[in-house]
Amino acid sequence: MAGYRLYWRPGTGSMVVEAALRMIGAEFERIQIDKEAALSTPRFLALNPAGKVPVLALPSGQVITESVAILLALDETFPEARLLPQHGSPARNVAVQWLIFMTANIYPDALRYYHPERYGDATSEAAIKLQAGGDMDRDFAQLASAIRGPFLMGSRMTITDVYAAMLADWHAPARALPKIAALTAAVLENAAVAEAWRNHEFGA
Ligand SMILES: N[C@@H](CCC(=O)N[C@@H](CS)C(=O)NCC(=O)O)C(=O)O
Repeated sequence: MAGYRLYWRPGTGSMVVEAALRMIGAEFERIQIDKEAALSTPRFLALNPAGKVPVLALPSGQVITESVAILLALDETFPEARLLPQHGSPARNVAVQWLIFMTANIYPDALRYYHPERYGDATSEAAIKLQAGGDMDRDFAQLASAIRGPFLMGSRMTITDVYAAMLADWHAPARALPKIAALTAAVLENAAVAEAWRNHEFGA
């Protein structure tokens, strides 16, 4: 049976999936989508009709998209890797809550910030970017207020922390928040995460 196949691009949300695969110790092949145009080829759209990375093909042949769905699937398959706290625990509810908060709020904020042209015409781009930046500031402040330190849940790192550090790398004001800065530094002490971070050219 083939291993995992991760479709990825530098600087994107596939970083957290590579980090998870490395934390698990799973065998995987990295398939780089080298040009943005390659995301809209029929071949890639057959994998993800949304034309986005990350995409993870499982050893079974099933293909999963959406970063948080991929992380939850990996956690289900490898509970011993403790990507997330134990099933049924209050800590898990908190960790999943903030994962969903980030994917539903901060990630789309960042997409609006970096691609304002997709959300309006040329005359409104500056306003869209300004609003998106402000929304990121607000959403990161909410996240930071929930961080116990150095990680969200205290002393134990979860994949939620890696997700937070990844999104903060896209937004300088977030990295200036002391709790986010401390969380990022702590996350990067993990060798598996640090390798995925480097491979994806984060922290540049
Ligand atoms: N909700 C998706 C968002 C994925 C996403 O927007 N990925 C970006 C890179 S960070 C992408 O592939 N964008 C290409 C494009 O929109 O053309 C997820 O969590 O996986």
